[in-house]
Amino acid sequence: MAYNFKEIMNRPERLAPGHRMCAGCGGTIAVRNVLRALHEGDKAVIGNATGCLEVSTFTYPYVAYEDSYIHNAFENAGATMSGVEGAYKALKRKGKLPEEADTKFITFGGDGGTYDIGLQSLSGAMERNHDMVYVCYDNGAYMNTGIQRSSATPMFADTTTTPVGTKSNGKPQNRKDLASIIAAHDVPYVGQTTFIKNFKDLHTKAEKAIYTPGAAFLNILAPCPRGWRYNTPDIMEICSLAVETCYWPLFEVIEGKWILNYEPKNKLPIEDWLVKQGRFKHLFKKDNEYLIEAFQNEVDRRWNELLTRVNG
Ligand SMILES: Cc1ncc(C[n+]2csc(CCOP(=O)(O)OP(=O)(O)O)c2C)c(N)n1
Ligand code: SF4
Ligand SMILES: [Mg+2]
Repeated sequence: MAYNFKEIMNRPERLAPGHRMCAGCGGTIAVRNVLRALHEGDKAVIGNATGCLEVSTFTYPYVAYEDSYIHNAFENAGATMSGVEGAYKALKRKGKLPEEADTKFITFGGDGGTYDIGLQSLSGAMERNHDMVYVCYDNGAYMNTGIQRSSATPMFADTTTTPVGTKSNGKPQNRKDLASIIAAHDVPYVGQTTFIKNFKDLHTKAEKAIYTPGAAFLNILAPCPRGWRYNTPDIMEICSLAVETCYWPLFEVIEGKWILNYEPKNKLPIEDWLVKQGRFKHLFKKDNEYLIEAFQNEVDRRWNELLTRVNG
């Protein structure tokens, strides 16, 4: 069915208001829009690794989810949901659940919980091809504990564990390319997306991820106004620039086939994205042009690698 923005946005909220995420948080936008992709009447079990999302949407005895919800430690979010999905299948096999029951299994984790601490259990769940979706809302740092760097943090970002100073230009390393790592597990579906235009890209990918049988992974760039230090209402512009500069390409890997969903007509220079964010302020100081150049080179290298996968 064609994408209908009004219809999708008018679907009942499955993440209820009253949670304690910051206003304008990208994590919340990611979750609400993934859950909107569930078809009416379908039930879901939501898993959630520790992080801003978990501590702010589940404050015992209150929970913001309209669906069943399991709070997890970082290390086992993938493993827990794979166990729940396995148990569900077994109950069906034994006739303890109706054959036509169709519950979906969705786990959310931040980048710290996904790229770093929970990677082993995510890898196991993906490799065993459980019928579940793992969604990473990637805000590029351990935001909940005070903006520490993760392996998803972009190079040169100023974080509390990579503070900019006379001897440091921020995080020295490039970010880990997790979507490629999960694609290498040969799972049926991997998608990378963010908030762009009318949310069609995110919605379409979330729906595919949820309704593709087997393991699926979604990587969603989910800006954090506190950690990135931008003007909160500018979130859509920040996401759009991430895509137009090719810092955050929109792509899918379906049954091993790489598909580019959007190619900018005029690829913008990376500084257009960097300049909007306080965490990169130092890059615009006199004599630091070489750092922006190094960042650009990394963006170009990864973009060309992606084009080779898509065209090869
Ligand atoms: C094993 C373990 N280590 C550290 C913590 C402390 N901790 C709680 S939330 C958090 C940050 C999570 O970062 P991320 O997964 O990126 O989610 P975000 O807060 O950025 O949304 C940390 C380090 C913990 N709860 N458990
Ligand atoms: S600190 Fe950042 S990630 Fe955490 S709730 Fe606030 S905006 Fe969201
Ligand atoms: Mg994070």
